[in-house]
Amino acid sequence: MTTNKPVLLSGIQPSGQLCLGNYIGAIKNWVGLQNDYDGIFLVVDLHALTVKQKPSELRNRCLSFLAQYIACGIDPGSNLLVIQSHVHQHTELAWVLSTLAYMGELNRMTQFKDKSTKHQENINAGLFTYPVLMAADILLYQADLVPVGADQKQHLELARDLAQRFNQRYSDTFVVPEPFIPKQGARIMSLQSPESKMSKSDTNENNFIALLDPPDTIRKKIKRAVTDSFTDIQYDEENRPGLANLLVMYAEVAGMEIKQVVQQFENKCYEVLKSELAEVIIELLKPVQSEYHRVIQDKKYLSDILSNGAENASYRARKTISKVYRKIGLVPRVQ
Ligand code: ATP
Ligand code: LTN
Repeated sequence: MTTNKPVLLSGIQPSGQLCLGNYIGAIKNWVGLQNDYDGIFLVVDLHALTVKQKPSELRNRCLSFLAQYIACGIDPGSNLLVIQSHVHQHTELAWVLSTLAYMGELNRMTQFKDKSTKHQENINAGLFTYPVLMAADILLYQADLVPVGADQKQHLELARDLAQRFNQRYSDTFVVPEPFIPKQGARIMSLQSPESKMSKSDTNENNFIALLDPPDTIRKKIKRAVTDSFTDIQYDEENRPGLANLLVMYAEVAGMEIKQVVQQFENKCYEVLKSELAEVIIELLKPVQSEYHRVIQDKKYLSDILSNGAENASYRARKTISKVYRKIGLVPRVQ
């Protein structure tokens, strides 16, 4: 499947449970952009290995994430859905790019700093070179646009720098990818500690809404979300981050501007905002969950999608990697 449309590529690592932050910051935009692009959506299982995973859970989660992409509205008929490890050129290109990436620039990556603080017992080399593998994911398919949340901006800049560095050293080879980061909703915050971002692998499940959470769990989690001791409804990200986060979530889920949400809840109390927010989230997730439960049962359907994805993606990946190997001076293997 090759089209004349520009290439859109993104991915999520199968760690934890897909959450509302991932949906609002990334998946929602994948769905909105898919018709205008040649889309490639990855389940980046090799990235997930940078944090300890239980093998049986990782295996199930890859299929579950795939089914959730589809349930959220990604059309497998017009996009490629690919498990990263099915296309071995990702790691091959990552090696080449790692010889162009400087220790200093990887050292500056805030995600590396955050993750090494969180996982002090396992600061592995993969965690450090993680952004190089991400650059390989993107450059391998000559992606034009990469829709992600705000936390990935720095990684995207590295991918652009590496593409430009390679092009300058060896002549034009890679498309320099553009990030697509939404103006609103690019950083949904944790429900219990609204000064840090909502994360799907947070050990405290009360910090996030999982896309597969049942309605009562959603009601409970939103009700318990940390706010402040004021009583009026105003958007003030700096001084009232918990409330601001609820307003952003409402706006994103209901398809409104923050201003409109503030107006709608003017003179109402936090309880009302919280209970109505829970209901709009439940409404959003109801069709996603029922589609998920249908799709996840159909293993043949999912494995056909993956085999088509791997085949098409491998074809494109082979083209890029052989060009790269030729340009850097590796001797081609005689068939
Ligand atoms: P983990 O906790 O396992 O590190 P995560 O929730 O931070 O996971 P990623 O796999 O790192 O999620 O990110 C998947 C996509 O979701 C990326 O595009 C990322 O920018 C986006 N994203 C992650 N968290 C948020 C958030 N809180 N708000 C908006 N977008 C987010
Ligand atoms: N590092 C990303 C996940 C990711 C990705 C990608 C996103 C891996 N490869 C390629 C976009 C394009 C994250 O969200 N943690």
